[in-house]
Amino acid sequence: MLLRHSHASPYSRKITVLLHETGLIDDVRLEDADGWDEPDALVRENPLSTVPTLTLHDGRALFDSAVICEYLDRQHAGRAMIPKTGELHCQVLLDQALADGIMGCAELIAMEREKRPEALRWDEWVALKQRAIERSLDRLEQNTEALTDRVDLGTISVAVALGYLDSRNLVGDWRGSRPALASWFAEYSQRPSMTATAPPA
Ligand SMILES: N[C@@H](CCC(=O)N[C@@H](CS)C(=O)NCC(=O)O)C(=O)O
Repeated sequence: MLLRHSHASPYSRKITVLLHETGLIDDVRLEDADGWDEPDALVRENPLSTVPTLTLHDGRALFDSAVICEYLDRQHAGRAMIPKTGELHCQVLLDQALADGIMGCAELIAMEREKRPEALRWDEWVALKQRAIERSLDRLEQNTEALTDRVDLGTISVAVALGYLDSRNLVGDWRGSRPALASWFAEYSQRPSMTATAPPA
């Protein structure tokens, strides 16, 4: 399998962390790609030109990250990263949705700051997205206990989202008023899957 990805992309990191956690990492060849460049090879596989995109042995290409995770979780015999039944099934998907939402807001802020011409920047839009991130972090702080002692797609997604906020310094000191979440993240970040996939500083 071939994974087109970017080290700076949190959605890509979700996949590489999951590959490490499931032992599938050696079954996948990684290739750097930047969706913004619309590279031919990526666009042929994924008309949205986004990473991650996973090309299977039979030539089919999978995107987006949630679909890739669902597929990969059926390709190994270890503990399921998405429990197929029970209460945790929904919780894992909900955690992923919240974390993906945080990444989405953070990316929009980053684009506004880094890509949009200065004269066209929209401060209210940035503030709106920042408030959404702050509220989501508060929700995670309230529910940190539910993340504890779990390694699954939900906790992977939350940890990757927090790592992305840190790597881009998008919300300042989020830890100050969220000690439980900060401590959970510090411990989770020590996992070999997390250290092996840390984004560029
Ligand atoms: N919902 C998608 C989001 C993927 C995404 O937005 N990837 C970014 C990099 S983090 C990208 O490739 N952006 C290029 C573009 O939007 O042109 C997923 O979960 O895979």
